[in-house]
Amino acid sequence: MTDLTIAHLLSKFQISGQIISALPFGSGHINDTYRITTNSGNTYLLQRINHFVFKDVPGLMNNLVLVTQHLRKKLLAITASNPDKQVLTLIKTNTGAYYIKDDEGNYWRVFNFLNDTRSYDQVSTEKQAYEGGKAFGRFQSLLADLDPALMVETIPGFLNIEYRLQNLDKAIAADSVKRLPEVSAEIAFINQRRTQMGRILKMGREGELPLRITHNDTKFNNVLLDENDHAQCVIDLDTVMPGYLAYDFGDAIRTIINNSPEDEADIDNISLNIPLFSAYVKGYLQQTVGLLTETEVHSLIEGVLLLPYMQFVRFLTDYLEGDIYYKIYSPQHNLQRARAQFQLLKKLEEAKTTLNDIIISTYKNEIQ
Ligand code: ADP
Ligand code: GN1
Ligand code: MG
Repeated sequence: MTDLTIAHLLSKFQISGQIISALPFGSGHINDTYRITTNSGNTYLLQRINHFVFKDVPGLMNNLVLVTQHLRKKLLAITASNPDKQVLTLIKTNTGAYYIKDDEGNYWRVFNFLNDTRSYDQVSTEKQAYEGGKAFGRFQSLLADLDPALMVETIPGFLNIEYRLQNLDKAIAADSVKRLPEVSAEIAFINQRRTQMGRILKMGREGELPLRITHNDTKFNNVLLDENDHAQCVIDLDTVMPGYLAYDFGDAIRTIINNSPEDEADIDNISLNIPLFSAYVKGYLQQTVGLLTETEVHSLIEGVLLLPYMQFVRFLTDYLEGDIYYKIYSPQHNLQRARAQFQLLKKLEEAKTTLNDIIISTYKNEIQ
C-alpha cells in the first residue's frame, strides 16, 4: 500500500485533518489494518476487509452496525459508562455509507482509533485475564436482547465442527500440495474425537442450548484493555452472529490458559496456567450469572475442549490446502500452529475435571 493509495481511500471518509502517518497495525490473521494519524489530533484505524474469508461484506457490515448501535444504546443507559470508548465507532463515508469498495474490488472501512489501549496476544497477569472475562461476559449480556434472527451468518458454518471436519476430509482426499504423509499422527488424533466433539452441536439441535448472539472470535487480542489493564472494548466484530456461549468461552480460554503463544514451535513448552483460567472464569461468570442456564454452565467445559480441537482442525486443513486462509510467516507456520493446538488439547483433556470443578464452584459462589 502506498501513502498515496491510503490518502485516496481516506479522502472518501469523513475524517478530520491531513494524514501524517499510516502504519500497519496489530497481529490479526485475517484483515489488513493500518493506524492513521492526522494533524487534527484524531487517530483512525483503516481496515481492508478480507473478502476471500468474508464473502458477504454488505451483510457483515450490516451486522456490525446493528451490534455497535445496540451496544451503544445499552451502555448509554448505564451510569458511568462511556460508549465512545467502550464500543467501536465506524466513520461514515462522504455519501453516508459505512464502507467503500475500491476499483480492485477491495472493501475498506474506518474506525475511530481507541487511544491508550492495548491488546495482548498472550495474557501475563490474573488481572488481565479477569478483565478479559468481564469484557466478553458483559458483551454477551448486553447483546442478550438483540434478536439473533436479525444477523446474517458472515461465514456459513464458521464454528460448526461437522462442517470443519468435512472440509478437513476434502483436504485429505485432495492432498493438493502433497503434505498428507507428514500429518498422519495428527489425523488419527482428530479421528478418535469426532463423535465427542459434536456434543455442543447435538445439544443445540435438541434445544438444550439456546442460540444466542455470540462473538465467535474471542481470542484475547480481540479485547482492548486500557493503560491500567481495565477492560475497555471488545473488537473484531466480523464474526458476531448466532452461536453458543460455550464457543466464546472455549475460544477465550484457548488463548488465555496457554503459557505459550498460539504458534509455539517447541510443543514441550506448552503448559496450562490455571490461575489465569480461574481469573477469567470469575470475571466472566460475574457478568453472565443471570444469563446462563444450568445446561449452559455445564457446557462451558465442552467448549474449552472443542475450540482448540476446532482450531487444530482448521490450521491443519489450511496446511493441507497450501496455506490459502490464514496469514503465514514461515512455510510450516500452519503445521506449527496445528501441532501447538494438538498439544494444548492433550493438556486440557488431562485437566478437564480440575477445570470443570473451578467453573462449577465459581458459579455456585456467584449465584448466591
Ligand atoms: P483481525 O481480524 O485481522 O484480527 P482486528 O479487527 O482484530 O483484525 O484488528 C487487528 C488489531 O488492531 C487488534 O488486535 C487491535 O490490536 C487493533 N485494533 C482494532 N481495532 C482497534 C481500535 N478501534 N482502536 C485501537 N486498536 C484497534
Ligand atoms: C483468526 O482475525 P483473527 O486473527 O482475530 C480467525 C479465528 C481464529 C484465529 C486463530 C475470521 O482470528 O477464527 O480462531 O484467527 N478469524 C477468522 O488465531 O477466521
Ligand atoms: Mg483480531
